[in-house]
Amino acid sequence: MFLWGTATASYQIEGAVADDGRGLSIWDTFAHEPGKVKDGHTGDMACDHYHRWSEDVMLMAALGVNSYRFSISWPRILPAGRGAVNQAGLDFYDRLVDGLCAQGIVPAATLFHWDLPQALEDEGGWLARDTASRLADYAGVVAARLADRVPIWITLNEPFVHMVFGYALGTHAPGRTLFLDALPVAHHQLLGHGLAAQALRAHGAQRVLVTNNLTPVRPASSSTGDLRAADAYDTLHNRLFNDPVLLGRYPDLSAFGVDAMPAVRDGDLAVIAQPLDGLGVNYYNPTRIRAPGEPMGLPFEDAGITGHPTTAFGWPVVPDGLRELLTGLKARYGDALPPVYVTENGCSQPDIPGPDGVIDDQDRIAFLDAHIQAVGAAMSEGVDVRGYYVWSLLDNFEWAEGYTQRFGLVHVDFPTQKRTPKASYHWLRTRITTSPTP
Ligand code: PNW
Repeated sequence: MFLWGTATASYQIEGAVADDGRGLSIWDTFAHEPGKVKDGHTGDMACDHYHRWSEDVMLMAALGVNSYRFSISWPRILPAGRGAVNQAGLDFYDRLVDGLCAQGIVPAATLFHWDLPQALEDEGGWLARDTASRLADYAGVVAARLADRVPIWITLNEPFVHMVFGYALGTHAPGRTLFLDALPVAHHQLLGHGLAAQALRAHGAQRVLVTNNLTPVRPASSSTGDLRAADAYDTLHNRLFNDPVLLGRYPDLSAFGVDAMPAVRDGDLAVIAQPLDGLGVNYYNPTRIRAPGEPMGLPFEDAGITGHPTTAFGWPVVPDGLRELLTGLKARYGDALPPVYVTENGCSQPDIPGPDGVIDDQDRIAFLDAHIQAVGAAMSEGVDVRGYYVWSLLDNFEWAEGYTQRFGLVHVDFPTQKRTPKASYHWLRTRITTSPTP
């Protein structure tokens, strides 16, 4: 059965940040620091999903999806990041999972979607090797409670984005600006993936995945300089996170003046590269890269994609990039590529109320239609794609953009928390019921 789903993440939708013994996460800290998030928005209330989860499950049931990708809030389960387990936090996900199962919706749980317990950040966050072991402990705790009903587990969401925005550029929590000194964050997250995968399996998880944010990289021209720059960017964005997991080795980082990946110890790559049941792929857009204007600094420069429409976020809409990405993965990794799950794809669009008051998000419909067709094209070219999850079910807290970017199939009026399905919700329902695969 092909999995059609929607995706969300704990800090972006749950709210209830002080309920039932939840600890603080790095996003609580970051969002409350003036100037970090647009308009001073925070996830304190978000979509109040913690209290409204059953309404949200019914929205998914009526949408007709057969799977739901959500993330578990680590500080709800382990308020201090380690040690004492908060049973009330586990109880919340237990209720959610039962609610999903009652509607025939397959739960797919992500362990780490960026909301690290603040207590672990205080001990170094992902710069500390120990955090990898803490992720594994947490994985064991949640799987012991939920793996009898949750068949699909995703260890990490987008370790690239977390490393770059969180630790290299500082635009996301924890707000560090380490540039290339952030590289250990990649290794420690990947080590955490491997250790968590072992813990999940030991507690009965059926399918273990890691989700990477991937982009097909297009050189701006066929000049040697542009080709070399594109290769360097592909190495940093895609291969740094795919190669260790799928091939058991890091790519050559010499273009970055790095002789060997830092923080790696003997045996780590064997842990990272253990068999995987699927690769989660989040796709938003391709990247066009040229040689840097300045010879110092990074070995690439973003040339920008031109000639395509853009979303409200300014991201280019290039559906064929998804086919290119998926077939490119197959070409690069061959038999080492496990089944692929598109664990996020979607776009932000401002509200356009139609005559009946329903948000008439025709651009989102066109976006989803074309990207689903691109998945179908990749499948007919031999890529084993098992699922497609729309980002997102609800308009939600879009990280540094706060509530200003709306990605939902369902409109949320934040002051009242009223949910209203958009035109794209009704369109997707028809799309899913008309044909069981992309
Ligand atoms: C993903 N980029 O983040 C995340 O997994 C979601 O939590 C997020 O809401 C969604 O995409 C939409 O942004 C990304 O700049 C953040 O390339 C930034 C980028 C890509 C993905």
